[in-house]
Amino acid sequence: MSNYIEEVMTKVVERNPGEAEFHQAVKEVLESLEPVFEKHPEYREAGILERIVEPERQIIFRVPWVDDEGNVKVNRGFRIEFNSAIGPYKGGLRFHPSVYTGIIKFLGFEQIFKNALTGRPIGGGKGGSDFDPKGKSDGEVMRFCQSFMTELYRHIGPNTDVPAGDIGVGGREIGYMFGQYKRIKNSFDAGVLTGKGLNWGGSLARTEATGYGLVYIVDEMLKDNSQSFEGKTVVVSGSGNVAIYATQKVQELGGKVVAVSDSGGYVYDPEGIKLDTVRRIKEVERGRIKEYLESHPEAEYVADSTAIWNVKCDVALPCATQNELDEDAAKTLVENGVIAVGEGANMPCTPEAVEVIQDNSILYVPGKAANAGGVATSALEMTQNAMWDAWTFEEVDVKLKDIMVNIYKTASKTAKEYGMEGDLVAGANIAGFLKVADTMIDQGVI
Ligand code: NDP
Ligand code: 2IT
Repeated sequence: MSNYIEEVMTKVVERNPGEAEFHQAVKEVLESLEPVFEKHPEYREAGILERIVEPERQIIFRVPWVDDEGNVKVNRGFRIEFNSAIGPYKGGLRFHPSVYTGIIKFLGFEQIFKNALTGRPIGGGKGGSDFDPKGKSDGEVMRFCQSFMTELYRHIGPNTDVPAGDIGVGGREIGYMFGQYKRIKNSFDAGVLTGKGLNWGGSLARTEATGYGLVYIVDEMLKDNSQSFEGKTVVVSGSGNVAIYATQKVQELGGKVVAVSDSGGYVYDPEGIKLDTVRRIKEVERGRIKEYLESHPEAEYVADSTAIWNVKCDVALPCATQNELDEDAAKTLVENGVIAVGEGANMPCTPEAVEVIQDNSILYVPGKAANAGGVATSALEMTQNAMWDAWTFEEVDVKLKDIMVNIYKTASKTAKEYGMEGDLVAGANIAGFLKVADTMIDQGVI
């Protein structure tokens, strides 16, 4: 790293103590910006880096609620409004016991560049809570969501900050939060949240968008290298929203998904994962992936989620969580002949894993580019809400595909321009950064 970039990085670590995931995300972006700063001294003069690593606003709040037994519970709520240069803050809400400032900041920081890559006018933000929806009744989840929104509502709005789902937040939670927002505001601001139900302003294909988008961009990368999903063996980690619709699209394109997982372990089905079973267990029953064996006793279950990367495959799609694929896992994938890795999750590969993948010339598309289909379709939902209109599934899907192909082209072209052909990490980081940085210059020191 150049001295200047290193100084900025040192300050980020000092000013945000103990936030390892945030440090990791910032370091990865700053490292790829070195050639940009060599070429463009104006960004340094305008203090872009110093400003871009500091959230515009950070909100932390108490979320009290009462469980089914009448006990008072207290969780912590977060919304980090990171950057509004190119549009209203936009990004999901994560409900998971591991949530703390470092996780929300890493996700919010990634979101700035991801959102810029979509080509839509959306800034970067993220939020959530350390609330664990697992094992909670619908009533408990509703009361939690209402309490969470009772504070959050004053910070968000269709032109200010537009949350959506992420881990632990899906259609059910968005519904409860929208209901409470509407009640407090006495205003049906459809565009205040995305991932809504189809009866009340949601967009067709938003549920599928992140998983489909991931497969569209990996498919584009494979095609660019004279390959395709047809006949390929694929491993998908996770079995939530992103994993399910990535699996569906891989199967549609003729690939065979042989393993999926949850935090308890993974299921290996050499004949191909039966997605109907996974969807019933996860979307309807909110159960555990090991229950797959009750319907398909011929499959295997291994009670170690990270061991999923020992399953031999051509394409690996990590779709669960950050740092779920480490250096050893990457080495195993390479030894087993993997040809491509696409990140459905945010930052699922550790920096050491990325190095192994890139050193071995494995095709690799980072999360910022690869999982941008979700937020891009959220932006399409906002457009429909602003127009009081609803598009068909096909209209949205065609736009989503187009956006993913464009992201691939932009990242490849930018990498090439900066002398790093094929390096989509550099390409995505630089392209996303340039759009935001140029805008920050246009808008002055704010
Ligand atoms: P879901 O809550 O629907 O599913 C999450 C899946 O990941 C579950 O199978 C879950 O298992 C597993 N998982 C979560 N935490 C861990 C952990 N610590 N260790 C192992 N497995 C874990 O979330 P999504 O599918 O929406 O999100 C998955 C990833 O994709 C996240 O990184 C998210 O940030 C990213 N993403 C999501 C988008 C979206 O539109 N939803 C858009 C872009 C990125 P278990 O049930 O056992 O916890
Ligand atoms: O990480 C992400 O991009 C998301 N969770 C989706 C955010 C959104 O606003 O749709």
